[in-house]
Amino acid sequence: VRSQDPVVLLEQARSGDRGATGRLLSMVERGGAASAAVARTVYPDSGHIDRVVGLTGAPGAGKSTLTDGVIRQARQEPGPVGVLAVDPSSPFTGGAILGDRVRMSEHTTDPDVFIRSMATRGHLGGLSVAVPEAVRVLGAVGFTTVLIETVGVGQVEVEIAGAADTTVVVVNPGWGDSVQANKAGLLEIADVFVINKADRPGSAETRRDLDNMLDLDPAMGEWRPPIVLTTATSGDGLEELWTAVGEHSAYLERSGERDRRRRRRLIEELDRVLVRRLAADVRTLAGGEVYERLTSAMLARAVDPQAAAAELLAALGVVA
Ligand SMILES: Nc1nc2c(ncn2[C@@H]2O[C@H](COP(=O)(O)OP(=O)(O)OP(=O)(O)O)[C@@H](O)[C@H]2O)c(=O)[nH]1
Ligand SMILES: [Mg+2]
Repeated sequence: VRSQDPVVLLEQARSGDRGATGRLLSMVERGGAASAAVARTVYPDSGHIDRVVGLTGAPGAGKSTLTDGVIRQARQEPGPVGVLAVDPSSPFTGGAILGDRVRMSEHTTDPDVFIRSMATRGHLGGLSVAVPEAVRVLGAVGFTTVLIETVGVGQVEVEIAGAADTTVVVVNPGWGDSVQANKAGLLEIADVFVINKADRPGSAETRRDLDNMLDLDPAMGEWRPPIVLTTATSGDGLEELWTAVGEHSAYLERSGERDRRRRRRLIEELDRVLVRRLAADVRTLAGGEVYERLTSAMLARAVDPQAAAAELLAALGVVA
């Protein structure tokens, strides 16, 4: 019988049982009581990760191929590498992830590389709670480097990026032409820019576009995100990328920004957990009938959602 006790699983995981690591991560993905039990077990020992690096960008930008190269760089240093491949748009761990597995296949025989995909499992926003928790599981198991590949650059991805110390935003040549690019969102999360597929025409223009965008960023602080050109398929630029990640890490340390970020992100995480829990608890406490009545009232435009929330909280004595 496989244990579901997180204390036992963590012990097995630490002694190299990757199946136990996988089961801990499944419990985190499931949410609720299972996830809370895992969190309680791993949290005290989860602070030993040297680097958490996020790679995010549009579908097909080359994130998985880059991740593969970054694993190779990271494995030249001591310590095992954990990879979380996150797809906020997919409720299943399926097709695209299979491709990721194949691209990262050379590492599947390396016992010090662990690759795992995570999907939404239906509840949007669930990943922004589950991913930081999953990173802590990997830290407690003993992974010193954790890479997070996330597809897309929307609000959920911005929240997921919060689980990383250094976020690498991957774009391709010609990207500047696409007006739909969420530039403000990118600026908010990018610590390092990568122009991947630099073997294709247009990378010089794209670098100029990014430089202009950075020049105009009113929120630019001491750290100006470097722009690295890579050809992930040949490995060109991978060393420069890994150096840029290391320099950002050193900057975070020396400026005190690492602690400030971690404080801010823990508060954001606490808020997300609170919102999810409160909504679930209020629904349970108020009961289905009250929700039915309020929903009908909202549909009939007799009560607006803000008033409905206020009524629920007042009835439960949460707010006077
Ligand atoms: N020419 C060229 N092709 C590349 C490069 N990097 C990746 N590709 C190709 O681009 C395609 C997508 O690469 P992936 O690494 O799967 O991209 P991804 O961003 O992980 O894709 P999703 O996870 O599906 O969003 C593959 O066919 C790669 O071989 C590159 O530097 N140059
Ligand atoms: Mg991928």
